[in-house]
Amino acid sequence: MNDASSSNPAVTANEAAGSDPLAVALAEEVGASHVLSDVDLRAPFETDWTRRFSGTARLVVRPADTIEVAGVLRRCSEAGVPVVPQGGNTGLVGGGVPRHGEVVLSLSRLDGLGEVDRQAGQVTAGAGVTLAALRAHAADAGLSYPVDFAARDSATVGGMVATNAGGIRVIRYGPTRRQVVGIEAVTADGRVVSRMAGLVKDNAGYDLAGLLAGSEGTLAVITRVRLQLVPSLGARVVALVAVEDIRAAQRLLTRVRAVAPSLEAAEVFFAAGLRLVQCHAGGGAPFGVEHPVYLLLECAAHSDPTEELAGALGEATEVVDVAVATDGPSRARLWALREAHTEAINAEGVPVKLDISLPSHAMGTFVDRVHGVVADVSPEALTIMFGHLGDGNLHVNVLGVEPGSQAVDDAVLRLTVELGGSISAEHGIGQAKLEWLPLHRDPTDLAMTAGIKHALDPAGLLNPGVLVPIDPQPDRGRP
Ligand code: 2HG
Ligand code: ZN
Repeated sequence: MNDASSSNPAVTANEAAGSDPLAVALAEEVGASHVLSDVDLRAPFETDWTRRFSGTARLVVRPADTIEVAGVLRRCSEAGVPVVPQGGNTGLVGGGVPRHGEVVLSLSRLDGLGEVDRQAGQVTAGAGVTLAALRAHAADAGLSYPVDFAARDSATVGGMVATNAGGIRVIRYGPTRRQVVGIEAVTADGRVVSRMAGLVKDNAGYDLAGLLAGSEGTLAVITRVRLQLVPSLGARVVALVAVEDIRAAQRLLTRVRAVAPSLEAAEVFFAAGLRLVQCHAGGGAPFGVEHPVYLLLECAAHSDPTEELAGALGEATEVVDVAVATDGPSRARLWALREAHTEAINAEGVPVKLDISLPSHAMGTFVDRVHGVVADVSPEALTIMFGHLGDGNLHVNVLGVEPGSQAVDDAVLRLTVELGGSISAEHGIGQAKLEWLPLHRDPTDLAMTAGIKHALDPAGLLNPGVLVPIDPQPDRGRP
């Protein structure tokens, strides 16, 4: 335990900090005003975006750069105190909020953005840069950062890499892991590891960037990344297509994929979700009547892809109705019908949120059965689904479930695994799904995961209880 004196003048700005020697030690690393111990100051960092997960932090600490992050982790490691790294706090599985008095390490001040390297088509971004800022910065240089999703104004780069965030353009560009060409991170005991050269080819050993992407803050704290950018495609078209059922949506999507290389997004939502969106966010009805399923397609290219998309939709018998938008505001109006789902559902209550993926042959069966398995355990519940059909990824949001009950989580995740799917497509495991991981991963797989965790964080101080079960015998004595 660090024995810094509680009489250190650095902590006088933070009233309760003086009684906590760790606060004094951390104030020496980052400055007293960035060690938050006051209940009200801690509160925004203690509850997650879903309102389902909250806990108490011993302290919230806000370092400014990699050196300060290293100092914080070294001090916490010396004191044997667990740390929860936090980005924009937009996660949906409780992976970034405290559980049992940990120190919350907020990365939001690491918001430096390097100049875009046009020759390499790359940029270096700090962990605290928001997705919106990153995308705007790339666009200013005539390039694009291709990962995108609705929480773009708050989600930050560190969290996006730590969760391998997916979003709406995975069908064309892949998830966050695929964009990462360099990483800088700090180990649990405060050492900095850096591979920031941005080498497209570098087979010298294990792929640490690939390993840290999706590790949910359990192996190291990501401080900066080097990201690959893609050409900016200025000509776009969006089509909202009404179809009879999910199988028709899949058939149509197969056809579009085969003939339209400009396809960049393929999203799905259902009548029940659209009704909620219209109730809470407005936006007008896209068609005169309600349809069971809606497929939202976006194509992008250097020259107008409208003909290509029209050709793909052509005489397709699956198309019941279609609305097409080419100018920016009309495209945004169609997108809003999809992107407003999360907010509209939240306006109704606190939903159970399950993010699953399925093999394409099982998608229809899942949609047929999911309402039944939910009704069996929670008869009053309302199941709303939407998601990224092109990736076989559905977001199952269930309203009206008794608070604290996990029966719906269990029923939906068991159905998913029975049909060969994954219990987490893009949101991660967090604390929310840890209990169900053995359903999806076999014992050898879980043992390898635990071994990696133990090798990189032997004392079990990084985000305990997230993704990997807490080690009952951590090496707390090890340097
Ligand atoms: C989306 O695709 C996000 O909009 C959020 O992944 C999903 O709210 C959700 O369940
Ligand atoms: Zn999503």
